[in-house]
Amino acid sequence: MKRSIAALAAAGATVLGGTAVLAMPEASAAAQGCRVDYTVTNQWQGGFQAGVKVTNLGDAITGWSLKFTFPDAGQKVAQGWNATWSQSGTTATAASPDWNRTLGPGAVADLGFTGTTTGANPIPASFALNGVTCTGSTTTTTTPTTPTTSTTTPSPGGTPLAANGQLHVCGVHLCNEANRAIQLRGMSTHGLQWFDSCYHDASLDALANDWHADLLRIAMYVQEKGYETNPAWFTDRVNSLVGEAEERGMYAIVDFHTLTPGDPNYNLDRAKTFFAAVAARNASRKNVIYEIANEPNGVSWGAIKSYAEQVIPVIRAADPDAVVIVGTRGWSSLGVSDGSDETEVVTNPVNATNIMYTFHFYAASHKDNYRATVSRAATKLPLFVTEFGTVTATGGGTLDQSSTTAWLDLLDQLQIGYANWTYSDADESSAALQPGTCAGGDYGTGRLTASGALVRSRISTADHF
Ligand code: IDC
Repeated sequence: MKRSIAALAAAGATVLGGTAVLAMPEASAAAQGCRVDYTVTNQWQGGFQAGVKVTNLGDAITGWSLKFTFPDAGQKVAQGWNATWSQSGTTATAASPDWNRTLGPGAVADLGFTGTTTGANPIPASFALNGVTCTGSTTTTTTPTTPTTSTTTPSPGGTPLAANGQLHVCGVHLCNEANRAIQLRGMSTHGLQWFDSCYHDASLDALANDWHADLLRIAMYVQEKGYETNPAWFTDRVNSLVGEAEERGMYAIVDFHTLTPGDPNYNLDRAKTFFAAVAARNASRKNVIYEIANEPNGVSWGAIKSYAEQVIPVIRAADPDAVVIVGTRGWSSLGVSDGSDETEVVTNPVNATNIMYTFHFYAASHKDNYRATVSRAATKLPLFVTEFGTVTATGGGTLDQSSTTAWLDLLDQLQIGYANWTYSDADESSAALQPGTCAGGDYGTGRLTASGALVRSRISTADHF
């Protein structure tokens, strides 16, 4: 559906900023004019996503602000990117971010946001840039999805990998090849040194086809009988699991699972050797994401940043376009578990592009103050929850259903991707499979633990790609 803004205005729609006619510039004044192409790229029950392409048709402007009005009071911008977004009543404003204050003649700013809606089509009638009404178009590429009661709805466009292709970071989001912000939801393996027998055709088929997981995180411990004991075997096994995920249309996070000691620099040389090999092997694959340090602890953000700035160039040299995820201080708590917070990263980010930052939580241990941190940080930093548990931080204890639900609702709303610890049959309450499952080879829902059933019920719902 494509309608011009002029046609909407002619049809009696409210026009912002007075008339739809462009102001004629005075001879001495700067030429003004703009074009806005607004596309609703995705809709789901209660929400939608829109891309807003702003083209400056006049002289250069420094400090710009785009305003538009939603047709319905129930429509609100939830999370925006590439501008500073705000809303008053039904009027939304996207103001120039510090790094893109000047739009030269013909320059384009590609903005976007996810929004909430109570029903009507979220198409504004007109757009104004610095008070000047813009020409342009509005397009809806999707129709609202009917709420589904089935938990096995296939992703539109085939597999997650087929639907999204090569990923990249856009503003604070993970975006697909079509530049749409997406959320990936999946499972983490347990340590390959202990639970390798859980990752073979039947279990990975179940993850892709029954769980509808978008993502397999491959947890390769470095210590605790991990990589350091046999680099060749672990490197091969990680590479083959990236391939197994690719065959099933899933993304794969290669997790360099440092834990003890907590300073990632202890493993700097091992990390360079490992990532040089893995990045070379997987460079032509579109499904690989690199996670360079699982949970730094007892170490400053400065030390983690220095490690990242040495490992990332090694990856980029072999695989230039893959997304890299950087661990954060205090067991990847953005510093909170060490008495700090996200500002140490915001004010001193890693000097690299196309990167995200790790946040981990265990629902029974990490609650409101951690959620508040993620809500704040998500407006400034691209975040990925590469590991979370439904239980306590020990990996055991009781399942905290209400905290898990609060967390996953928040991550859905912010479109932050996640992987659950663990897709394994470990004898601990964080494991999704009952003990003995992997030896038996039946990965049906009858074999799930309480945690597995809860997490599968969230992961297997339809994706909003
Ligand atoms: C735990 C496993 C447990 C194993 C232990 C070894 O669940 O079976 O004995 O590691 O170190 C993390 C870590 C992750 C932990 C998990 C639960 O990334 O390795 O796994 N956890 O303690 N961070 C917070 C919790």
